[in-house]
Amino acid sequence: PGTDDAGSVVMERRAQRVEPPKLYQVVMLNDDYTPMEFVIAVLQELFGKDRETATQIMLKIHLDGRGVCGVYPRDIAATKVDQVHQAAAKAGHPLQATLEPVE
Ligand code: TYC
Repeated sequence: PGTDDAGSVVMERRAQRVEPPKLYQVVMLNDDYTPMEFVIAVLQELFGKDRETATQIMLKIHLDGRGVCGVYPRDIAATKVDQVHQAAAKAGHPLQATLEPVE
């Protein structure tokens, strides 16, 4: 804020550059115990994948050890990770997921 010649307060016309939100990958990890069908169901219900895509992602995780389930702003990604852990705990499976910032 400043003061003009007439003494009234004026706001400088400064461009307000708003950074786009940083994005985070939800990465799901393989384990030896969680049933494949459970992982497919999680990918469909929590990450909005169709059954075909969910199956491909599950198999990729199974073979590579990890896979990306989706990319979201931080709060949403953190909520997804929580939801995975809650669903897994409720079903008695050790399924784990983590957040990673997108490069
Ligand atoms: N490896 C598990 C099995 O053979 C399947 C699995 C896939 C588990 C992906 C976790 O994130 C995972 N039953």
